[in-house]
Amino acid sequence: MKNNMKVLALGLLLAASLPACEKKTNTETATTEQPAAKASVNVPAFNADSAYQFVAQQVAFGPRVPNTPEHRACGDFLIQKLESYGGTMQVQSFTAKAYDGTSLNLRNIMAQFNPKAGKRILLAAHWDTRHVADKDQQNPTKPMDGANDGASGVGILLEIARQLQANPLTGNVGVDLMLFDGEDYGQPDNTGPYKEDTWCLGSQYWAKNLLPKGYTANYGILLDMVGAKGSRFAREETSRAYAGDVVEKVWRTANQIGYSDYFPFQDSPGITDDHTYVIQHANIRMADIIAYDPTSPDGFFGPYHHRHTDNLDVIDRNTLKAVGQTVLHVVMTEE
Ligand code: AHN
Ligand code: ZN
Repeated sequence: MKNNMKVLALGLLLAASLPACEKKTNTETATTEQPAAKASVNVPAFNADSAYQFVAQQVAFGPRVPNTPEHRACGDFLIQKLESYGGTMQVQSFTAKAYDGTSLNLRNIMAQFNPKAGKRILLAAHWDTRHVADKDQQNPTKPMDGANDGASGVGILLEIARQLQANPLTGNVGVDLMLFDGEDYGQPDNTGPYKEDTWCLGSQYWAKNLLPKGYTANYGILLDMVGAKGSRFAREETSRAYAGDVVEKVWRTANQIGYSDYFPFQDSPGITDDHTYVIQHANIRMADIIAYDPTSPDGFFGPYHHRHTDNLDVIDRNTLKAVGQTVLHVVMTEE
């Protein structure tokens, strides 16, 4: 796939700059966690109904397309929600030039939990919606709901925020939830050659203009298209190349706590996504959890991708649970 070459190019660029089951009641006891020496940790149960509600609430605004009232209103909602869960807010407002010359008013929204802690984990998703459903046969120029592409990752992060308020981090580990804007305003395929840097405008801006200033994290996890029924998450190539230990940790955790169906030990080709720029410019090792469907016509994305079928009907609480519980487990067992 075309993105392989991009990964190789990124590899050359970065080579010098980078350091080297569940039957749940209400808590999950990590008795199988390795190494065995570690005390068992109670990880709260990720509530998939709550995450689903957060997805539905975003979709209810309408498409969250930059420069629209729906986008602004949803952004305000997300800020207010994260603040209400006790996050220390870092909102980055900026403009970015789209592929078609439009100046987009964007906001990257970060909520910090246990902000003084030295060891930080960055969890990210994008909150904007694509301005066109350009793969749709019927209506390729209308914007889409983006229930999976956008809202699913944010829904999981909002539920994690809620969990972090109920179960505060008190030690040396802090969590930063980042909602990137402008991820999906990339140049449509049929309007010209593939232009990689027209995507991920929010993460590109943030990684070059860090907020808080000088920000860094021990590692990051990106959630993109993490709610569709029957999803499989494979180990994406850029993530393996630059955040291999993070990939290993996430997949091992998922398999240990009962989500091997969702997290098979399989590899996917590389994809340009927000983690690409976080790795490249912010120098933070970040793994992308993104649905991979090798049987689809384009060899990567699910059948709903950039179509109007990416609506609430494609969202399955079981998928939200598998991803959300896995990420929550990774975070809560960190020390
Ligand atoms: C590509 O389309 C190659 N990258 C953008 C990844 C993406 C779009 N994720 C969600 N929408
Ligand atoms: Zn998209």
